[in-house]
Amino acid sequence: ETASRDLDLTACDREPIHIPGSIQPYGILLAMRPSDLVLTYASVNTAETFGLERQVVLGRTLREVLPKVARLLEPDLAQPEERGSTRFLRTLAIGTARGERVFDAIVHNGADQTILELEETPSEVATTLDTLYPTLRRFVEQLQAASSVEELCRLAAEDVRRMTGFDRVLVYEFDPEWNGNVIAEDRNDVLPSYRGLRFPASDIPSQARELYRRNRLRIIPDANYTAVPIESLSPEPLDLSDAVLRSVSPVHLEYMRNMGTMASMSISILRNGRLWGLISCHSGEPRRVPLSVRNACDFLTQIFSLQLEARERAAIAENRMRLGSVQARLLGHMAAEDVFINGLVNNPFELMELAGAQGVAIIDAERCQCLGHTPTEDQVQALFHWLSSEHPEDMFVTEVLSDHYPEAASYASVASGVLSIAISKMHPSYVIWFRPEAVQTVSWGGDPHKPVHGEVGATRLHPRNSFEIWKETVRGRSSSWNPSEIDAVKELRNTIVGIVLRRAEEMASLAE
Ligand code: BLA
Repeated sequence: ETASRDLDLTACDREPIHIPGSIQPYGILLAMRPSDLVLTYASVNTAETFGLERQVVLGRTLREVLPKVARLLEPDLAQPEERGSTRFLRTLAIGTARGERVFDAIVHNGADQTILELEETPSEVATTLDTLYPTLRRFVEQLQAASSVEELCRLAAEDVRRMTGFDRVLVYEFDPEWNGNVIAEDRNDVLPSYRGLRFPASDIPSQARELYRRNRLRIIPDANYTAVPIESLSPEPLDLSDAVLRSVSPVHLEYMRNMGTMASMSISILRNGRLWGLISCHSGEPRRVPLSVRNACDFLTQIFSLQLEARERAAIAENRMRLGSVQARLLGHMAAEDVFINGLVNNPFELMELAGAQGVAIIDAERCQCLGHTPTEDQVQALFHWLSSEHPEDMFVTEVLSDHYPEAASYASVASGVLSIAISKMHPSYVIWFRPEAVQTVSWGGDPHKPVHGEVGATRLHPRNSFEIWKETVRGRSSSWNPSEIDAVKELRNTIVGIVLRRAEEMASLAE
């Protein structure tokens, strides 16, 4: 069963979502040759929208097909820009089969096409920059005052919900395995709360994450839509990676319906160019959000990402400074001792603080010193022998020791996490820090072992249809060693190895 599930999930990763061959029906899409603006691709609703004959679209110039659009946009269309980036946005009133209508025009460069999308503006919502500006301004002011990352996330969720009117807005953070944790939420009572839940990585496959890193905002106004095919003069499918109207994966539409969310919008939160999370918005009923509001949400999210990044940097700097002073004190203690290692042995609390550990052992073939909460001396001896034969490298680090060394399962409660350094190049000798098991109850939004269902070998895959809370207790794992702790320990090692070498040289020269 597991094998077929894994097979199914790699099928998820392979779906070519950038070339669906169709768009969502809330606008029209045209692609043209940049040199002469001859239309090479067109969504089949173009003719109907503008009251034209279907056969007079492809192969003609934009000017021949939509003269008013061409007149308004041609000066901009003539200017080349880099691929992918949106070249411009403009609001146009255009005559259609149903009288004059207002459209947002969005233009970007495809691989070798200029792509024009015309999205009819939902007139029921008043949304100029003037109406959005107060929210953006307030958001920036409040950001400064927010005392924690959680509060920052909650503010972002509230403001995105205020601007868009969705029923529920989540801030969703990826973990290192690409599962997502809902860390903040703002909602009314239409949809259930997902705060604190974790969703499996397979809910958003890898090519979708990669696309979302590149194209930061997407909206599905109606999960029950009928896709509009794109016709073309070329056998090549049109790459819609940067298109607003791109039709989305049928598997995902089914997922949305299973979840009871008829509309969704999500905005990528990037940090240092990496996808850190999403602001994910839902409503129980179909919902349009005008381009101007979506752009304001994108802008707000960028400000939010910068603030997250700044806070993370500040926290790292603070941590380094604190650990730097612990390290300086330890060096002082070592310098004051004849047998320098006693500087560590006699100051166990500082030694443990350096790595944020609850126990530490200093051990070589002759001596074993256990300080704080450690396994028994026999167990530490056995671990030492295993380390010397299996991990002679400078440093070994794990949160789940029993994954590497099954014997450790019996003392997981004191030592699930191990961080060790080899402190001599001449004979095996280690400092080993220990962290206890941090028993964790994870609430998943549905059983993570059943992300898909359907008959084995069925032609079409179905996402899970239950999002009932599924609790998992994680055992045998410590909290994570953070990069500042790892660096501090690495530096301690370099210092010790330096001292050992210097002493060895001194001894050698004394002997001469
Ligand atoms: C896309 N999946 C997505 C997106 C989200 C999620 C947010 C982005 C599109 C959007 O904004 O709606 C997942 N939605 C969630 C999660 C929550 C939510 C976790 O509301 C929780 C609160 N999905 C599956 C399986 C497959 C799959 C098994 O469950 C694989 C076959 C696929 N999800 C899938 C694909 C996309 C997607 C292919 C990309 C859709 C697209 O952009 O075309």
